[in-house]
Amino acid sequence: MKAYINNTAYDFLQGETILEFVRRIEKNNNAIPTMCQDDRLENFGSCRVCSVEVAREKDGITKTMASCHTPIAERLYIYHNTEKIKRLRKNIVELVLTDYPADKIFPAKGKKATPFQETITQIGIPTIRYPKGENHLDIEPDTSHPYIKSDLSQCINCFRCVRACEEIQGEMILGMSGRGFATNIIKGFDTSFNLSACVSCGACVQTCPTDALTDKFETKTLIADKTVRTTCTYCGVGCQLDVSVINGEIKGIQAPETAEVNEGHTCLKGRFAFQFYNHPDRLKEPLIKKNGKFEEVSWNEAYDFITKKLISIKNEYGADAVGGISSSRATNEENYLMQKMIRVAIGTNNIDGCARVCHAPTAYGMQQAFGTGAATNSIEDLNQTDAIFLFGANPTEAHPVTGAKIKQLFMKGVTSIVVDPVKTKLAKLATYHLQLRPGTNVAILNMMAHYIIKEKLVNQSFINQYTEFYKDFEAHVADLDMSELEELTGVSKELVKKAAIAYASAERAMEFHGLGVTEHYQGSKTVMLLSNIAMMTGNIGKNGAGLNPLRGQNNVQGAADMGVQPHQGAGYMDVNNFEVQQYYAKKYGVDKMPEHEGLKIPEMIDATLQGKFKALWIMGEDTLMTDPNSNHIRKAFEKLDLLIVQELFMSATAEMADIVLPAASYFEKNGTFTNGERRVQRVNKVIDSIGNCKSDGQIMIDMMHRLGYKQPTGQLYDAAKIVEEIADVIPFMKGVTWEGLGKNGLQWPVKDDGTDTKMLHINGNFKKGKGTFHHFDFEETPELVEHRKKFPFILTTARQLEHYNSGTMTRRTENQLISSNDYLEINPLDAGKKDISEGDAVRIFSDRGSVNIPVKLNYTVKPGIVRTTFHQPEIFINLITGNVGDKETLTPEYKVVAVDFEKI
Ligand SMILES: Nc1nc2c(c(=O)[nH]1)N[C@H]1C(S)=C(S)[C@@H](COP(=O)(O)OP(=O)(O)OC[C@H]3O[C@@H](n4cnc5c(=O)[nH]c(N)nc54)[C@H](O)[C@@H]3O)O[C@H]1N2
Ligand SMILES: Nc1nc2c(c(=O)[nH]1)N[C@H]1C(S)=C(S)[C@@H](COP(=O)(O)OP(=O)(O)OC[C@H]3O[C@@H](n4cnc5c(=O)[nH]c(N)nc54)[C@H](O)[C@@H]3O)O[C@H]1N2
Ligand code: SF4
Ligand code: SF4
Ligand code: FES
Ligand SMILES: [Mo]
Repeated sequence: MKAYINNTAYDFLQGETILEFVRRIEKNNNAIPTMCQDDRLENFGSCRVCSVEVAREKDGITKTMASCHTPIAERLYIYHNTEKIKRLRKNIVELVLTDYPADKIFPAKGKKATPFQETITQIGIPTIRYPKGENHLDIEPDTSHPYIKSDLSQCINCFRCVRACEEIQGEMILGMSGRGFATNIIKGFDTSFNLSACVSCGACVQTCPTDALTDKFETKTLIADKTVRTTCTYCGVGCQLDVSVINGEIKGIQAPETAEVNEGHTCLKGRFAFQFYNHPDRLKEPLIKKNGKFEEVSWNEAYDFITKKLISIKNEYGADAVGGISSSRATNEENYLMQKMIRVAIGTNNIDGCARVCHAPTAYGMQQAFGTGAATNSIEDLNQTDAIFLFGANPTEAHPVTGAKIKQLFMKGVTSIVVDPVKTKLAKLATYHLQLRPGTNVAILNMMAHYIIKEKLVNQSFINQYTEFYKDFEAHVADLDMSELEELTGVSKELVKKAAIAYASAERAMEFHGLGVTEHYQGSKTVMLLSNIAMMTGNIGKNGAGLNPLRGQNNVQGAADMGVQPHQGAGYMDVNNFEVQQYYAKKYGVDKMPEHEGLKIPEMIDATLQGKFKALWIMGEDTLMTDPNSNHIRKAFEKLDLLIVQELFMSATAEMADIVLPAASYFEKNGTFTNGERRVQRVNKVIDSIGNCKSDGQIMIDMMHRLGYKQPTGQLYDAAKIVEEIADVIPFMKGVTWEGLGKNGLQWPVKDDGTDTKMLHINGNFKKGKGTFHHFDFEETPELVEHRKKFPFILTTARQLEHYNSGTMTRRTENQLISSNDYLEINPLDAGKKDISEGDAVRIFSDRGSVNIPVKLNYTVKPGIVRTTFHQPEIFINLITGNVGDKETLTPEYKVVAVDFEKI
């Protein structure tokens, strides 16, 4: 396949446009100027700036064509720099400039050129021969939004923002209205940004080639001292960010378009919510509580205080009276060091992390089914799937970049099944929405399996070749009474049947799940049943399929990989096993390791209340605010002899500490985060530490030394060296090196030679040998059995896009101007019965306590169900959540809380 550029023949690739062909051959992205084109958007072909001359034969008669949307073809002759073309381009730009502010043709002083200004320069500044007639130069700027500004006098009608909003974010906020010179961009039904339904993702800003759309930081045209690529600190999507720094201060963030994970996209947290980092509230010095008040102390004094106390507690009560909660917000290297300090320098397996309150059932359940507790496939598999099964996850709020990709597919009509008690944005678009009563997942999945079998849609050869115990499961679900389960779940059996058929008959069906699965009494069991459904239909080990937990925090996957679990050490090896203990002892250079598994967070809390557990070290978790039944937690914390909290801010938990250590944020350190698709990505230091903060890694190394263990990588926290140590200890990280991670990271397992793994369990190659079927009956949660009579409503708690967990960070950014509260969402029928209107506040109460909260009426929740988020400490919703948890992992049941409420 050959085509010609200026009469020289070159090979072209199938599906290439003329623009792509010329750029590739000339190795120059500016080989042909463009204006309305963006690699990430469908080609539009409206501006014609990219025009080239095309002939059928050498120096033959040419036609002028827009190169960005014309496919290259066999024996085409391309002439892209002729005088005629240059004149044409100049003429086009001249026309555009007749309706463009004259003072914006060149970059403003101290600013970088916009892409349009670059195009003007590349083409040559034309003389503007046409008189200024009608124009849109007097459109008022819109500064209503906290982050995004529009000055449409600079709009060149290229439609890039409209297309980005639709094609990248899956919203349709922006549109074009009017005709001729009056044509202009509108938001929503021609309103201002703040009143539109804009989700503040910034995709329109990033693609806009002028300053018509900018962020308030004017990142696009900043001349930065340096731009550092790093990984977002918020959710498990793991977006890559380009952070611009001037004089040691962060001035703006854009998304690299070459990043594999996010391809130039982010949500508003990654792109805009960075101003927490130098907020006046940042902790800057170590603090010790003396007579009930915190006093600043030196690091030496802080370390001495901790060392003395820990040693005396250990001497008096034994190492098992001490424990740690590590942070999924911190890097892998820091988590690795934290678990090592607790295990090696203190001598106990009492180490746990936020996975306990999150996806521990996923890790456990998938380990039971497959042997490996992590996502089987990669997000890019969305491009190959025929059906999406979204179970108890709300990615448009919680994993927005992945959520946007899923939304695109839903809108394009891919078969989609959503199982969620709430009519989420995606549920509204889904082919089938199974709006079950919260807590009945096991029943729904048993129903689905029943129908898959009944409809003969099982993949028998997969089952026979690669799995075990299928027959028991089959017999179990065959006997179930569908009418009974229909009643129990509140979902019609006909609908479940349709969904089951849709999933099982798709060539490739991809499952995603979230906390709607795990934060339940039967959380682990639900994960095993989801595994069953995938195995029985052969949806494991192929592209566009698999079981894909949407892991929550930026590094929750990594924290568990690093051994932040009381029963498994770094690399998921069983700490109760003698050989494993010997393995770790050898790797860590110590005589012996602790011999029995440690306590999970709820067990540490209970042991404290029983007087058996004395010292807790919390690194980056706001446990008081985010663990369930806060009063219960508070009582335990009050009883501790020593509570150490390592934080960015004086969180509710830090307030209770005996000593607070100021930690460096992710901008201030090196390391790696592992996203939800097992991708280990680099976190690169952007700025120096604020105040006297130290990185968590440095604090861990300092403390290990004080406690008598010499960290072999030396006194200084050096992420690259710790990566080397991790690669030596964890078999599936063997081929990982700091340099080798490059810009887009590697997905574990990583082999010796650095090759990584996009998909697990190919050809039934399960880590545990065969994939294992389990079977279970639905069991009502004790929360409802015990409390439903007195508290007849079910509260379910979830997330909102703008805020992140305890809110310590996002509340200290302008996200708080976009959304400033948690609301109780109530079905209008229930509200009517209790004489409650929109905007009222209610007192909501459970067996544990009560809180006051404002109300939003919403049909997205069914009568009998209420929903809220948990981000605002003024509300402190966990005062009312309870102690019931997943039977196997103790993950709290935040999703089913028996409550009642009254107007106040
Ligand atoms: N903006 C934002 N993003 C975040 C976070 C944040 O705080 N804010 N937190 C991060 C963290 S730590 C995590 S773990 C992830 C969590 O992300 P998700 O897993 O999406 O978490 P949630 O929104 O809490 O709950 C998911 C869905 O489960 C549904 N659900 C509730 N009960 C049931 C049930 O019984 N059955 C089924 N099938 N569904 C049910 C809820 O209605 C909700 O829509 O998000 C991460 N991303
Ligand atoms: N009601 C209800 N409660 C829930 C949930 C729910 O769905 N409903 N979800 C649960 C889930 S899934 C989770 S994961 C938890 C999350 O609960 P947390 O882990 O408590 O939530 P975060 O706000 O992420 O808290 C992390 C803390 O770390 C600090 N931090 C950030 N970066 C760093 C760092 O680099 N170093 C250090 N030392 N500190 C840092 C932040 O300031 C913050 O205070 O909440 C749980 N709580
Ligand atoms: S910020 Fe995102 S959602 Fe809002 S208008 Fe721009 S592209 Fe659309
Ligand atoms: S989607 Fe997640 S990782 Fe990406 S920018 Fe938003 S919070 Fe950060
Ligand atoms: S860049 Fe090709 S038509 Fe606009
Ligand atoms: Mo989480």
